[in-house]
Amino acid sequence: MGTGDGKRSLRRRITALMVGASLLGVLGAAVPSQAAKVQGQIIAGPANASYPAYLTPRVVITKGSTVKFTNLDPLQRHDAIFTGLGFGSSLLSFPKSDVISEVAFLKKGTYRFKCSLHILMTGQLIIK
Ligand SMILES: [Cu+2]
Repeated sequence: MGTGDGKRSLRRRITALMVGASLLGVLGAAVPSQAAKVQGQIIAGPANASYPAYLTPRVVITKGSTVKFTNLDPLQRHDAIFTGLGFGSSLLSFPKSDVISEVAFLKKGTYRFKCSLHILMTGQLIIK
């Protein structure tokens, strides 16, 4: 065992560290939604006796953030679906929550969401 072996194993260790660091970079880029901050809250509730509604019909977040949907209506299930975008929360019973991570990929603008069970339940997500 000379100094050559020591240098070679050090080089191997450095290479392993570099591979590890680049793998972390790749994984980080593949799942930005997990790192995105939950900033907005969409809340469904029994707004009045006749029909359920979103207690937060207008939700504002900054670009790159996500929203959390919570059903606070003890009587019925609700969801928050982004019409035309093909994603939304799950259909939830009281008092469950679901993070809608896909909104982190949206551009600035106004996006409508609605409940798939109640046609009059609508809201807007504004991304600034
Ligand atoms: Cu509903």
